[in-house]
Amino acid sequence: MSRLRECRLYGIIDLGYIDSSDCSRIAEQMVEGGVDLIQLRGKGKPIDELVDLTAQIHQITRRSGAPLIVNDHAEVAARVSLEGVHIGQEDDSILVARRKAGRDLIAGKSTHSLAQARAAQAEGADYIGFGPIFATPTKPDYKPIGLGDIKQAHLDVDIPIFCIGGINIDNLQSVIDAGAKRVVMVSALLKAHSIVDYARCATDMLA
Ligand code: 3NM
Repeated sequence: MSRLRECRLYGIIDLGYIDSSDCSRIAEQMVEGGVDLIQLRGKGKPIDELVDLTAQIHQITRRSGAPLIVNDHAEVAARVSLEGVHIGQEDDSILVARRKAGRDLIAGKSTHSLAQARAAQAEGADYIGFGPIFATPTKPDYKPIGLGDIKQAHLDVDIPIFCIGGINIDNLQSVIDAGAKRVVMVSALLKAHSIVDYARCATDMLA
């Protein structure tokens, strides 16, 4: 998992923001901009569509070495040789997700408190998302946890922590100053005029 420790900027291709037909083009731009971990998030999409899309995206990410993660659906990982699965608090356990995938792939977990962060590590997560740091239109029902627990999370947990939720270039420095080493960006990246330039700017700040 040493590759995972080197990751700083995690980009999510969220089908709530973009059309399926744009996935490959966006993955190319993320890779070019230096995004070093990429997830496909397709809430409510059929498994067959997620299989097709992750297979397409994997053609691109495998050349750069950026691990490709599928959100929620470990069964996709049983059909496409992508690198990992990301699961939420309400989803499968990591054990069940790995069993569905049929192999020992990267497993990430969403956490929304210090207690959940510690529990995810104990459960065997390879990394965690920690947030939402700020209010976000991507998950409008989630209450932001703010910047205050980021330092403590890094003391409590050894696995890589990706701060998530409402993070963009304008507030990234405040997240870094609060102790973050790694972040996830969804809407900020996907809505950027140039995904390549936006990602390069973020990776420079996180270097
Ligand atoms: N998970 P944006 S916040 C997908 O806190 C997701 O677990 C979160 O999107 C969590 O960068 C979030 O557009 C949305 O705010 C992040």
